[in-house]
Amino acid sequence: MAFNLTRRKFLQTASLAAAAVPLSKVVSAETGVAKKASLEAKGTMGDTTVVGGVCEMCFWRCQLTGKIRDGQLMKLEGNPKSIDNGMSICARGNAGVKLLYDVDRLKYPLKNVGKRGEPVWKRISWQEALDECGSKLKAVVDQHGPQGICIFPHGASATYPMHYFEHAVGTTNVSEASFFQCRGIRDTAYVATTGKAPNETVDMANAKVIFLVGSHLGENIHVSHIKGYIKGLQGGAKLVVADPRYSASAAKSDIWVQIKPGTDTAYLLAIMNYLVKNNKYDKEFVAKHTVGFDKFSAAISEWTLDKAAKECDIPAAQIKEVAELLAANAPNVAIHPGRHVSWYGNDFQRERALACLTGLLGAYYVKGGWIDPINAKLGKPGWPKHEHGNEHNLNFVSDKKVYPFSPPGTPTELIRDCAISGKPYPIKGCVVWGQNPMQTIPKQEKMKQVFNAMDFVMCVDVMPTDVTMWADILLPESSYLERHDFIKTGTGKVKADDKEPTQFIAPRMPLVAAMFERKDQVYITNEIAKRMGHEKDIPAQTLEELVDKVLEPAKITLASVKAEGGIHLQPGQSPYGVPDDFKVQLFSDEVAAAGHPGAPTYKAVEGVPAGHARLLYGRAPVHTFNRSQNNVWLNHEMPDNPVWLNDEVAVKLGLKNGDTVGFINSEGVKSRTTTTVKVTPGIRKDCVYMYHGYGSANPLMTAGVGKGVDDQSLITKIAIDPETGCHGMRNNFVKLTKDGKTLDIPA
Ligand SMILES: Nc1nc2c(c(=O)[nH]1)N[C@H]1C(S)=C(S)[C@@H](COP(=O)(O)OP(=O)(O)OC[C@H]3O[C@@H](n4cnc5c(=O)[nH]c(N)nc54)[C@H](O)[C@@H]3O)O[C@H]1N2
Ligand SMILES: Nc1nc2c(c(=O)[nH]1)N[C@H]1C(S)=C(S)[C@@H](COP(=O)(O)OP(=O)(O)OC[C@H]3O[C@@H](n4cnc5c(=O)[nH]c(N)nc54)[C@H](O)[C@@H]3O)O[C@H]1N2
Ligand code: SF4
Ligand SMILES: [Mo]
Repeated sequence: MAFNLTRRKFLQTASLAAAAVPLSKVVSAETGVAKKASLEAKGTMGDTTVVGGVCEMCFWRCQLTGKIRDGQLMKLEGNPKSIDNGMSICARGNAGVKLLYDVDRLKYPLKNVGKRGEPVWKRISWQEALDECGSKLKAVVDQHGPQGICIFPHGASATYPMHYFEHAVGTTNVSEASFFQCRGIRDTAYVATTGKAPNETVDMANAKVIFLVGSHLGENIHVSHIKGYIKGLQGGAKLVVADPRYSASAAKSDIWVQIKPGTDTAYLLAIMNYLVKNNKYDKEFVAKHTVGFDKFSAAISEWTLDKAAKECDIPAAQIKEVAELLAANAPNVAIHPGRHVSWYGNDFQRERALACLTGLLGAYYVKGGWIDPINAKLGKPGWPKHEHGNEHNLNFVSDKKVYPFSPPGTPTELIRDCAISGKPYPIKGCVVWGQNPMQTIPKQEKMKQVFNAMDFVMCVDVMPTDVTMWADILLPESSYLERHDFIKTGTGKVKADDKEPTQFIAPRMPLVAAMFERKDQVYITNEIAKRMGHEKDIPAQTLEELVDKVLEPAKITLASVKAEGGIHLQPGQSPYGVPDDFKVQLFSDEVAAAGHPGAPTYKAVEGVPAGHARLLYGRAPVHTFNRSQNNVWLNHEMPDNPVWLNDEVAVKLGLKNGDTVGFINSEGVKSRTTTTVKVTPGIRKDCVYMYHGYGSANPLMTAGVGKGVDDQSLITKIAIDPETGCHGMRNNFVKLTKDGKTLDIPA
């Protein structure tokens, strides 16, 4: 078994994971035929190097250059000027070439002349497509008001249209996947606790202890983040990982806390209670920079090691060991705030607990702790913001919020309920832009009902994914390698021993010209805006013009950045040193006043029903959700998502590695497809695990369709986080099926 993989070996393989796909995998963009020999003979991957690329195979936006030959992109590399990812890009970043030239990509505007969900596509002109989008959306607004439109955006390309529909049109019915199904809870919980949204800004590179709750770094890959993590481990940081599964991180850990799913808050409360009771917290920091210590310590005092051990199904001695390790190394401990944190519907409290633990250890604004890097200040030109009252905001009842700590936008479930019921008002127009709600938002049947309730659905995408099947008009966007786009900013070091950090500004520039009839977000949005009566509000005619306006405060332009290698560097400021007015609300009066527990509080999740296992999911290291499933290189690396099953359970079920299985969940929903079994001691007996994003239903994704199982199709029970309104997705329970028989999971 893989458990005895040494740390040194991992450090080697992890560095490799963040480096390039081997040269032998590079194939001709036109023919798909390997050209290894001829390329090596030439000693270069292309004749010209184009700078200014910014990756969007995921949302981390590593900076790229492209090797071009005969007008074709041959290879992507990290931009040598990058102080973020440097020359490294991950497997997905490398495979961007195969997205660019994917034969299945959307090429022309399409009209659905069949049914939603069972489309029959007819190619139409941009003129006809834009006329139809403009007139249909305008008709919705004329009849029902701006709130009659809902929008499901995600990613850089959805920024401008999202602001158009929010600000100029005036709808509040906006549900971004990055907030309501991802990190929104983390952001608002940290804001409620510290006044600051955390991002992943934890200084792992300089930490003495790295403390992960769930975050499966190594499978979850963001290049510069992983580099910091590896640097920390190479520097001798101890690694503590709580995960019910032997994840890539657990495999490198010094302490693996094989926690019972959903109980992490109890674990964190016990650690904090131990630190308080044993005087092992940072008294100076607590006195100067926290609020509500007495109420907080009283509220958590019930959480003895034994009580938490029982709840979390882990040894009390291990919780003590973790607490002692943290105390001994404070304040240089990196308590990772997580990223995908919408897990069980009890998540705001867990995120508050992480923020409070960081405070007890005095680990804010210190080396190896939580930091707040200061990035370049840029402009924010965009659609003029018209003031709209809260009377149509579904998150308000009179002037009180339903979900007081909701991230920006409106909780997805409020929008969906309103669209389906028509109450309190009709929602009849839907814009999907860079999001795949069919596989991103739980309860697929409900999502279908939402689409079917619409007068008009438009979708802007690059690929024919599952959501595009529900569009009336489907518009092809130029990909991130073919367009200008918004800007990645951050800080880093030019030389490893630099004292002060450097800020970088990297606006996305095309590496090749847009092919076929693909257009960018500014073109598409402006043309629709003209047809909806907002021509006078248009802030910029082209993406280039808009980006130049955003760059103005830094006194740079797209042209000047291009001339300096695609990335602008300028002096930055140290991220260390606690601001005098920085306060951690250990007990938050604001949270209490909103009717929720003011001190972090554990709420038990629904137990696993007899005969079932809890369905857990996470990232495939070489895929990004569903968006990369049709990519032939990545599909080749990981074509499906074998389900992790505990070895003892497998024996009892008579299953062995590689057996084909399907699923049925506790609500009777069956998986559309099957996958294979991965038998392993590296998962608890009460859960199974699969990579998210597989099992696409769209036959136009010729490489990705039907490969593996779609976890989302089995997530039919939703838990709503009471403070934020975000989705909890891990309270779903499954049995396996094999050869037409249902297999009960033994207790
Ligand atoms: N390769 C790749 N990398 C990515 C992405 C991608 O698509 N592909 N996506 C990026 C994005 S947008 C995000 S948000 C991040 C997400 O990445 P993370 O934030 O790291 O994701 P999580 O869902 O928190 O972590 C999944 C892990 O949580 C464990 N887990 C499940 N239930 C529990 C529990 O109750 N307690 C604990 N302690 N652990 C549990 C699972 O076993 C699994 O190992 O990844 C980013 N990086
Ligand atoms: N069951 C389950 N659900 C989850 C998660 C999970 O782990 N399990 N993870 C959650 C998390 S952390 C996140 S961040 C979300 C991610 O949710 P999404 O962002 O919806 O996931 P993607 O699969 O990337 O789908 C995005 C869509 O954008 C399209 N696209 C890609 N590039 C472009 C572009 O340049 N322009 C346009 N217009 N479209 C483009 C893709 O083809 C795809 O249709 O999912 C969340 N939902
Ligand atoms: S982490 Fe990988 S996929 Fe994400 S932006 Fe960087 S190179 Fe691209
Ligand atoms: Mo995410």
